[in-house]
Amino acid sequence: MIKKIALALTMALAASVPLTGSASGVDPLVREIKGQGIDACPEESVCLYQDSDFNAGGDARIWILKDDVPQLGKYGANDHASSAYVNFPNEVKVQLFQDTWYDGEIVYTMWSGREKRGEYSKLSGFNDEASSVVIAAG
Ligand SMILES: [Ca+2]
Repeated sequence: MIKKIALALTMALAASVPLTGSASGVDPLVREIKGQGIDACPEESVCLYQDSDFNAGGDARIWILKDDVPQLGKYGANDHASSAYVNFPNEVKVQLFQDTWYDGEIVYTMWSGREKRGEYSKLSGFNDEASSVVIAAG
């Protein structure tokens, strides 16, 4: 009798484990979409665009960030960003770092403000350099 209950429990537990590898309920740090323009960037996120002028040349990769990312390379985004949109209604400071884990000689700083969100159509001197990102309240 006890064995039967134990077996039933084991089977119930096994059934509750998702068969696919998708970790439902766990938000990835970086979400990638294809698109262009600042309208493609969700509210309260930082969007990194593969090409300059927010992918004006045609649909291309956009990486959507909600929080600090120590290794953009984990999401296929290392050394790719050519423009960026800081889509916050309030003051937020975003720093792009040349190396992983917020390191490197050059840091590119961007802002959103009360008057205007942060539109960076080109990352002058920092094209295809970003490897990690910090998002902080201003
Ligand atoms: Ca690029």
